[in-house]
Amino acid sequence: MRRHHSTTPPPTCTPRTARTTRVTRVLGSLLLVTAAGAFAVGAAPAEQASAEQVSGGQARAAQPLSQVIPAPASVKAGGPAYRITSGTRIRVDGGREARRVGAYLADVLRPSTGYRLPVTTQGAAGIRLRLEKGPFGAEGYRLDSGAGGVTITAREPAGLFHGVQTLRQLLPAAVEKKSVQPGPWLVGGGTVQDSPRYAYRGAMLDVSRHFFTVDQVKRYIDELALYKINELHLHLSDDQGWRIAIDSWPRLATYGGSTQVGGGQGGYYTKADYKEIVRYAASRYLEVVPEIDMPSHTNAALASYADLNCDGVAPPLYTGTNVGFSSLCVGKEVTYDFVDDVIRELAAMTPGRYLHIGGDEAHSTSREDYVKFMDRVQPIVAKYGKTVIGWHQLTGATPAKGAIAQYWGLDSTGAAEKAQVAQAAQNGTGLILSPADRVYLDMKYTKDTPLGLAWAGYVEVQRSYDWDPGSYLPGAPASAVRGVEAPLWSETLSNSTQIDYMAFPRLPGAAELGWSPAATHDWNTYKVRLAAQAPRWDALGIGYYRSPQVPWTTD
Ligand code: TNX
Repeated sequence: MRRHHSTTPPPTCTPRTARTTRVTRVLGSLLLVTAAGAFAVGAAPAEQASAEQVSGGQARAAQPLSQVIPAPASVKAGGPAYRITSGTRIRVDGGREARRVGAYLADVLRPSTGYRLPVTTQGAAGIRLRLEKGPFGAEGYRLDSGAGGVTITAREPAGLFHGVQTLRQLLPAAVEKKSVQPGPWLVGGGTVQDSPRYAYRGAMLDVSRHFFTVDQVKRYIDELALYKINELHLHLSDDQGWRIAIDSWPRLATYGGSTQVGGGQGGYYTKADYKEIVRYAASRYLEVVPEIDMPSHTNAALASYADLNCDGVAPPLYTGTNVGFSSLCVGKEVTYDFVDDVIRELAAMTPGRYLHIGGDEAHSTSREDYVKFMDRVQPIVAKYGKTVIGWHQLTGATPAKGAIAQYWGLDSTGAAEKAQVAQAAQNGTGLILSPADRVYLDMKYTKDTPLGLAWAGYVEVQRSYDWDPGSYLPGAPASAVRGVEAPLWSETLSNSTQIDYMAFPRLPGAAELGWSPAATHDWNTYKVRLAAQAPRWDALGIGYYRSPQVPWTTD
């Protein structure tokens, strides 16, 4: 089904008509009972900006509270702005982890403001982070801003962290610069009350087709954190490279990781590297989801150990971009010793709940073998305490209890395939939605995009944003949907500049689909908020595709 570097023309783009309804949503017990003047985000009236007289007499407007991406569940703008000054302190009421969030905020604000911004646990302070029992959920927060200061309140440190991301976006874009900027540093007055629609808001990075260093992965993690993404799926193995050290099968990394697409030198993560990625991700409240793709996409492993092949002969390393030609030997016991060792070692260095076993494009594995293989492998994942995630072909086997299927089909995928996934969802399999012609960040935006692939069509910014995860898959109960993930495959990508160009500006849209209430969904207001992000990307050194669909305000 998948042919790379396809020249097939894209399917006709028929996005749903954007909803224009203005709704102030009450989500569970979480939201404000909105008073007069409250508005739903996405409705973005211009008068939300609060202004303040600054020295020199000129009035500077604070960022409208409604400009945030992902759109908060509820925003109520009004009242005077808070101004961060050289006297501002960051007070944290909470434990050690909350103080770490305070230190993170200080690290963001100090270079551009030039202020000291001490982080304290007592006394008066302009910025307060407070942990408090309350109906915030695991990741929600409330941000209150007024002349006296800004307070972020949450039940968990993750909520404080997400509130801090909102605060960043309420400050001028120049706050993201690494050198001292003039300010003034105003935060508009009002209240943001916020919590996510979905618990799983992911991004995948394919480190197999091209290897990315720990620093490159960290850079991407920082970009994901800006938009409240909380799952980092690492595609650690494929035909072209095995990227994680496994002590009991050392050649996987040292030989299987020694090249990449195009024949470059590849690379792999030592266990210490991987743990550093996990630690860094956790410091940004992202959980790492490691993937070992099986039984196909395994040429790098098959090349490393002849024994894993049915005929006992190791194939050469592979540096092309075809898929579906390799398969582990389902009938050999050594295959399951291998899988057990790999999953055991990987699970031991992964604090997260999930282990992704791939399962896509097993074109050279018979259906019978595929089912047999998945029946053997899923219990191994459970044995090491992890929950199985598999690409949605897993629903063609027997998904284990509690397993999650990641849907990567297209709008045009056949009804039978969609029905198979929907049926599994009805039977309790969870769903992560990654429709390829919506959120595959490696798809070209247009025929002129210099990077990326086009097998799923061209995916412009509106097409990427304009769909509803809750009702996307016909027949699948909305309650089965755990969230949204935007995969970035790297056949054509080998550095951070290229990653940024494909991820921006589509990544924030995928993040918003995962976080924001459906009622805030509106392309016409979203595109204005998206345009307002560009100066931030400029300040952060993130290059992006200047889609003609977005009303950019910068030159
Ligand atoms: C399909 S998505 C694949 C990958 C490719 C990708 C390129 C999936 C589960 N399999 O092997 O890298 O297309 O867009």
